[in-house]
Amino acid sequence: MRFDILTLFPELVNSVLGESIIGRAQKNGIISVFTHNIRDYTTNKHKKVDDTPYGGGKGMLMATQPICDCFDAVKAMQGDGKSRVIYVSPRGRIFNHSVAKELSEYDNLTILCGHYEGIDQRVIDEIVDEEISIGDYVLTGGELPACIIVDAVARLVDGVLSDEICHEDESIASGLLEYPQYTRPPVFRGKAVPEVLLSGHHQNIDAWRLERSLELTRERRPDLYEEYLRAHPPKPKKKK
Ligand code: 4GX
Repeated sequence: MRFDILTLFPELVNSVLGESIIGRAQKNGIISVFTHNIRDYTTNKHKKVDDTPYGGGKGMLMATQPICDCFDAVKAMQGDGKSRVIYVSPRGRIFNHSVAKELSEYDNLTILCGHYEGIDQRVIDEIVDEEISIGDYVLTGGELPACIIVDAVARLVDGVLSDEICHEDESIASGLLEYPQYTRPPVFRGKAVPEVLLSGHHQNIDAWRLERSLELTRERRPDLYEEYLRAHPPKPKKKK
């Protein structure tokens, strides 16, 4: 899968996605992430990329020409296949695991990062397929949201995660929060690891973990708990 990020701060994105699992997946050729500096495409002799909004108002907007020329260049670099163009903004559909799964089905994902007070609406109308928001708060730019989306989508691509850390049997993927986990030592500052986890009885361990997941989800995320019950209705008890 190929990711293209259009931004005024390519180094910010490169530094985040160049490390750890996503960095390794790039080195192994499983995914590729290309950043494109929108400023490289401006025809303005002072390298200006923004302008004041028509109708007045505070701040500056990113102008049409540099973004659209940058986008045309990126499109010419991408191969054939399924493509989608995302603008990250607080106006968008809220990002979650199921959106990540949807986006992981594309061959080319292009993410446009806005700065200042945003971008000219005609750019959105012209090149963007969908606006996505990572949550109801306001950031200074779209670069961190773009990194979050690439990270969450890329780890669903085959071969990015090792076989041991399988995303299929993950908490949020199942619709529940994850149960608590423990490693050595068996007692730390007087606190013991729950007995059942040391028992080696895998049926009991699985039952304990599911019970903890259900309890945590019911307490902290009643919305997810309701959703889970709808998808997994409790089996009716047999009459004696
Ligand atoms: N989830 N930001 C976009 C520029 C902007 C300003 C106004 C449209 C209108 C964000 C988020 C986010 C900051 C990215 C403002 N665009 N993006 N940027 N929350 O806060 O995705």
